[in-house]
Amino acid sequence: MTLRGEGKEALRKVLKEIGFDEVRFAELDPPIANRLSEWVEKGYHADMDWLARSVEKRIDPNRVMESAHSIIMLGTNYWPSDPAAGAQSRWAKYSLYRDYHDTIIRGLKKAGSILEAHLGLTESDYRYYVDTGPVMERGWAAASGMGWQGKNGMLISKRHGNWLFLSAILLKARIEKDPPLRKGSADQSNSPELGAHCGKCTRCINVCPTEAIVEPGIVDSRRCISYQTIENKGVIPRWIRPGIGRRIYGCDICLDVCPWNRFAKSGRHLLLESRYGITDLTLLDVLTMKIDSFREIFRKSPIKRLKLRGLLRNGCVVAGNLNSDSEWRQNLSPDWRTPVRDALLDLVAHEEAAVPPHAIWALYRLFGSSIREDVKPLIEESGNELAIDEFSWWERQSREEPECP
Ligand code: B12
Ligand code: SF4
Ligand code: SF4
Repeated sequence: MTLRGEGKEALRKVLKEIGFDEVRFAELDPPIANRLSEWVEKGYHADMDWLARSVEKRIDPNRVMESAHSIIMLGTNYWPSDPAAGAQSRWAKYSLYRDYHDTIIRGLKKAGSILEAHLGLTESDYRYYVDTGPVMERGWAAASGMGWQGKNGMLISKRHGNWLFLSAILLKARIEKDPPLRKGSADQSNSPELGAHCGKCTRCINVCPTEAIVEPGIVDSRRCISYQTIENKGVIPRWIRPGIGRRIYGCDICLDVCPWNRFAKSGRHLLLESRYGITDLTLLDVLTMKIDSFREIFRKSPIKRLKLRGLLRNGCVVAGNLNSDSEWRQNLSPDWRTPVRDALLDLVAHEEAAVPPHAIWALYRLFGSSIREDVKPLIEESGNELAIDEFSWWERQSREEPECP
């Protein structure tokens, strides 16, 4: 039996009541267009090996849950209710909440009980994920008509712009699929075109400072600031550091420029807990942060996963870009150079191997080779290979490009 008509609308209504701003239904047949294998073959997943290992499951939800027929796609609007949090671009907006995996999962648990009550299912008849399993959440959201995948790769909704967290419930019951976004469209393929409602716009592609959008809708993670500042646990490649600019955690550049955001308003946030206070941190707060305050400030935040060493590393990159950045400078005093220099010198001797090279990079960017005599003894003392490598690179640079007298 297939749930349709009033029964389907009643289910949509209760799922919205528990906090989901978008509730859409898709059927798992016909199978999806497999664009993921090619993406992985080209190395666009960088070192996210967990993604490469799960390609087969990701392209076939029946390998995740046998006999599943339908998928419920849920969207949670996270556009900040505080205008200042929405306007800043130092922290990705999604990070200004308690970790969404933890809060949205509560909604998914409730949704499970609702499915049991409405459809007579048992726990083994459905399975839910919020970025926690091998489900192509954006592709299925597009297939369900929640929106379309823009040329920036994001699922874009006409109501919520780029600002939806996605989650999914696979289920054995049959629910009639919702119509595709373009009403009357002949597209029954479950694989709507990437950029379907973008028209001639290419703003996101043009604005990406690191040229990570290599084809419309396709992001090479290696070039993506979001990947480099969140997922990369080691040294951030030198070539990409200037492009990171002020972004200390994640990147919203290609989301912010999208004209479809103009219709987006802040959601009800029933499944979110805001942490907008994070934006009050100054760069000096970050560069001098110790483990106790890190744990306290980022408790239950997605930023916690970065660990203190990742935050310090990213802070150094941002510091190295301070000459061209006003957003971080606005909450530093006019004589910021001296305290920033001292904080960075402390980090040259930091015990976590990946931090010092970024501190050295920042010092050279801000103070040129005049910093050499301060840095050299610290490196000699630490013996950190990554730091030695960074220092040698700057030594070579200064030999090749002698400073103007
Ligand atoms: C790996 C990953 C990343 C990687 C790679 C990003 C990328 N573009 O692939 C990195 C670390 C770079 C990243 C960054 C970000 N991410 Co991310 N990420 C994921 C994750 C875990 C998997 C995405 C994936 O499989 N990528 C591989 C590519 C090939 O797949 P794809 O982008 O989904 O698109 C392909 C398919 O959909 C397929 N396709 C096309 N049509 C159809 C039709 C059907 C039916 C199907 C099935 C497939 C399909 O073709 C597309 C192109 O190849 C998802 C969660 C999930 N389980 O889906 C979150 C997710 C995509 N990320 C999310 C977010 C919020 C972000 C950031 C905005 C975070 C930030 N502010 O820093 C950035 C945005 C960067 C960008 N422009 O894409 C959200 C996006 C929400 C939305 N509205 O779209 C997700 C869905 C998490 C969530 N649950 O909300 N992310
Ligand atoms: S998230 Fe940033 S770096 Fe990544 S594709 Fe978008 S603009 Fe480029
Ligand atoms: S910025 Fe333009 S091209 Fe990019 S996703 Fe938005 S509408 Fe599409």
